[in-house]
Amino acid sequence: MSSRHDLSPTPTLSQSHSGIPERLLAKATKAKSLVYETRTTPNSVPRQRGIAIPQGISQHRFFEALDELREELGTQHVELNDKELRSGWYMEHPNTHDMMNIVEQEELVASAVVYPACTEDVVKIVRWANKYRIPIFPISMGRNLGYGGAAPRVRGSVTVDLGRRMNKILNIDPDDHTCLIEPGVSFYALFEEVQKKGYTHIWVDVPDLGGGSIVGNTVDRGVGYTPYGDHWACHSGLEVVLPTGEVIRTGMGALPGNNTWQTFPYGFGPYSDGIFSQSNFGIVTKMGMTLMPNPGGYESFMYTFQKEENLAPLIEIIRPLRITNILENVAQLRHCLQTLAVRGLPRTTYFGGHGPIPQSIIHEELEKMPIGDCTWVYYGMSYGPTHIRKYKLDIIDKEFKKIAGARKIDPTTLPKDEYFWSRDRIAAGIPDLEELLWVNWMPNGSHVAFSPVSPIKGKDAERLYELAKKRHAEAGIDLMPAFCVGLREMHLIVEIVFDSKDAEMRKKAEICLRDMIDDAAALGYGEYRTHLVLMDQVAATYSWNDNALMKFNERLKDSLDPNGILAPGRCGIWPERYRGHGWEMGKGSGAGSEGIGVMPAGETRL
Ligand code: EUG
Repeated sequence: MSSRHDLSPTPTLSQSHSGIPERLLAKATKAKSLVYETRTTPNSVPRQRGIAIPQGISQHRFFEALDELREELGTQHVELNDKELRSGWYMEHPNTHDMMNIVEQEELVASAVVYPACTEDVVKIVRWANKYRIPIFPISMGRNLGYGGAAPRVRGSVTVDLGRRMNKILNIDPDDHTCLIEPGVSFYALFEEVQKKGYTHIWVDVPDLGGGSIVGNTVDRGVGYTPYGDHWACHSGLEVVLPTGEVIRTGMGALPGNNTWQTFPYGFGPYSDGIFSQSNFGIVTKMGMTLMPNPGGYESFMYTFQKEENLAPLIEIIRPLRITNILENVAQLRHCLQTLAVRGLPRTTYFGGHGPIPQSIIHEELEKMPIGDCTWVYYGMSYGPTHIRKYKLDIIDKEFKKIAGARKIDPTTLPKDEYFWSRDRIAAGIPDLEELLWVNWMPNGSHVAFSPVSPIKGKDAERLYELAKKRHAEAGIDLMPAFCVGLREMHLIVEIVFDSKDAEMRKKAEICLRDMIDDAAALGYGEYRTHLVLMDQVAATYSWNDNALMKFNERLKDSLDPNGILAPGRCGIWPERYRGHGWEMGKGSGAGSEGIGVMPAGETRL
């Protein structure tokens, strides 16, 4: 192991919009040192391929265009990406590429990064991109880890880093329980602000790691773990810069002088918000969000289940409890390997061999841990005052104990640093930093998720688990599945942890992911969200009626973005200019992410 430690302190929220809250600084310092202990390569590596100039424009003209943009935005707000690519870590992540690259690091790389200060700046950038036909790729904060991070899909795109200067909490309404935020507001930042204002009656729903942008997570339809865990369902109102530079406000925001933007999401007429999530149809510059009322008490609980085959009957027990809100939050049902890995120690601590870690070793190690041996762990929370919780917890206990060997773990027996308490904080809307610890399972640890959705049925859970298990065994990869159970569906999240500096392992991980996507589609399952390099493949599985949905998306794309400048290829949607030029990535498309050019620029269609 190399010990090329980068010992600089983690930036805090008072220093940077993407910083760590002071209360988590010690945890960040520890997490950072664990990450760097498993690094085998320097933090940055020299570039092999030079500056990534986007296809369809000469280097000379591209540099001229950048100069023009510098005049409009200020020199310091336009940055050429000619430096070494730094991998950093979660809290000090790059904004020019995917720090958890599954393809070669210089494939998905930005040519430059620009930093708008306001919506008008975003309009200027969009008009500039149209003039020169330069692909631009907006990020809110660039922490979409597992799905591409900050990377653009088209090599050489200009990254529009919205968050660095557009990071204001524009409003928190303590009566309505709503807020209005810009793309650079992280879950950490909103939580701290709510605390600072003394709004103890308001909760923020947070995902496993709190450093992500709320806007970014929500428009990618991410999930959190309170009853408000479906972030997209909880948003109300968007401000969007269209690819041709017009600015719209959706819902009630279209009515001048309204006071209802954050309280009624639909407004009048077609509900347009949907086309600005998981798409490349617009740049969201403001978003309204509903916030949860403090339920007046809460209590986390954890059950363990002994056998692999407990999965299907357990899911059958969970469904009616979840639909009737006895199980109230988006809880997680995890495979025990993740519980072992989240201690943050490298896999070699337990096993020095090749191929998947033997189940017998996992079980021996769990035996030594406070939660004891098991195969599945359910982390849930009950909300409300004691007597209300008791009513629900008694039902849950009776139902869960129908599974032979089910154990309720008494939280008072668990040490303060047990992972359980991190889940407890998250389900109570307190953003944390523990989750990334399992990434240290591998040296230069990186992860990409396979994320299919299904109804909450035992047979669906079993089929998805079995196909993942089979493909992981073939690829020699450790299987770490977790089921996140929504009201009528569940997201299965299978995280593949790999060494991003090991090309062979990356390829194995990619093949495993592509096989699982195909296997799932053959059984009728699709993914709710995916990594940049898998988007074409996933989009192609949504093919009913001769790909009618993609044809519709392409019509929208061509009409809204006639020059094809905004995030080409995101979610598998390619503008006309790129279609038929071999840009799609999939099985057998080779290692490259690029096509063979783009349609020549005719007249600027603006
Ligand atoms: C998780 C991770 C995801 C996701 C939903 C939940 C939780 C991991 C990387 O993507 O989409 C433990």
